[in-house]
Amino acid sequence: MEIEKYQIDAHNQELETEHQRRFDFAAAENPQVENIISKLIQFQIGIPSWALGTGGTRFGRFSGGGEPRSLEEKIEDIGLIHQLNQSSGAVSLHIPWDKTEDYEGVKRLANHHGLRFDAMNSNTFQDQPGQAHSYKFGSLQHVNKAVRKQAIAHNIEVIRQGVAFGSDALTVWLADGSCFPGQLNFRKAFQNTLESLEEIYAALPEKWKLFVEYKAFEPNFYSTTVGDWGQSLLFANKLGPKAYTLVDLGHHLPNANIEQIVSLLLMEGKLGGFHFNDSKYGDDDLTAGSMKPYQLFLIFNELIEGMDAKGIDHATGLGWMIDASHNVKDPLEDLLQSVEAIMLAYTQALLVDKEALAVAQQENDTVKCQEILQYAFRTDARAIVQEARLRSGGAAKPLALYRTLKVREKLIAARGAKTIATGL
Ligand code: PSV
Ligand code: MN
Repeated sequence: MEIEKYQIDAHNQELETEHQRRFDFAAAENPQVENIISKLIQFQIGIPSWALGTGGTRFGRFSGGGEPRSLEEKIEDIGLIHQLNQSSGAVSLHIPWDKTEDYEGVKRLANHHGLRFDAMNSNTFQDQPGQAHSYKFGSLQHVNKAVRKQAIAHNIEVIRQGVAFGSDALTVWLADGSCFPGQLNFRKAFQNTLESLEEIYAALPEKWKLFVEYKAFEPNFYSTTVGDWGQSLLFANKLGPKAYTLVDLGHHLPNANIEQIVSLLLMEGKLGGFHFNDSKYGDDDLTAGSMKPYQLFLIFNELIEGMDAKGIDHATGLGWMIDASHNVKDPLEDLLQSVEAIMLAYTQALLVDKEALAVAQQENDTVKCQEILQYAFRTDARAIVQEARLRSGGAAKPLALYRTLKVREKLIAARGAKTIATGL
């Protein structure tokens, strides 16, 4: 299904007076508002194809109904989100969950919805039917060369499919590691992984990037072979200029200073991509900004500072993607909330008075530094984000319109109450 333009227009008209009052106030308070709006219009967030269905835990999965049954229906769902907020103009695919032979048809559909293809994701953390070798004890790190070769071939195949879609990056996330002390020779595991990644790297087309995603633990609970940003950076540096680190917010040990990690990776020219989500305990994959909105703001503050220092374009310099899972929410509502939280954090970080902060830092004025950051964080940026969305043709309040139009009910009517999307 698609939302009609007149439905968005009617919704916007109803809210126009209220919005104008709030936006006029925000514009009067923030003289740089036009500059910020033009940045917001450019800024697009990639939606993961695997987050369009109800996620589960190892204890169960409670489907909400109307989930996409095919890659085409996933693209249509992202099209709906993008129609509403005009900030979700990309899709990140996961192979083999999104395997297709109809590249042209899928590309045409994505194009129709204004979507481009962000990073492709390989999957060597699950065994597929008919696969010769198991990944039970790892993939690119495996002690058996035949397993490594199979995993390398899969990654190269994902690149091939990505080329057909017009993507330009591959994200490699490995479940590789060990569950018990003594199970793995860490050095050999690292070397095997490096050699495997080198073969994948050699298969990258000219303009492609390789993102090495790290994760502290899970599914392995003693060691993970790409377990933190240091290990990812080691691989990326050894591989070469097309290799970068990918930061998934949920992949750190508790209380890690992610904003500092981001800052140093940018300094090294090695921050490639982002997976947004939020967490309280581990890799909870919760809605971005739902637990630690101040941390999200601080991360954006470092991202902007680091990108501006290197002249990196905010919108195109890095791969911006969500990686979330929804156990109790409607996935599309959750994704709308995540995108909104990301846009708000980005806007608030753009509002930081950077010159004043630099002076206060130089003077060791800790109190002033905090005041400057928190002044921006406590600014109500909602009307600014809303204005950018309206200028792009989106809905004033995407979530409210989604509910008014009974989108989920219509998807259930069209697809059924028991459909299950591929993914985790
Ligand atoms: C692993 O936890 C991860 O963050 C990786 O990005 C995977 O590709 C994704 O989640 C889906 O399992
Ligand atoms: Mn991830």
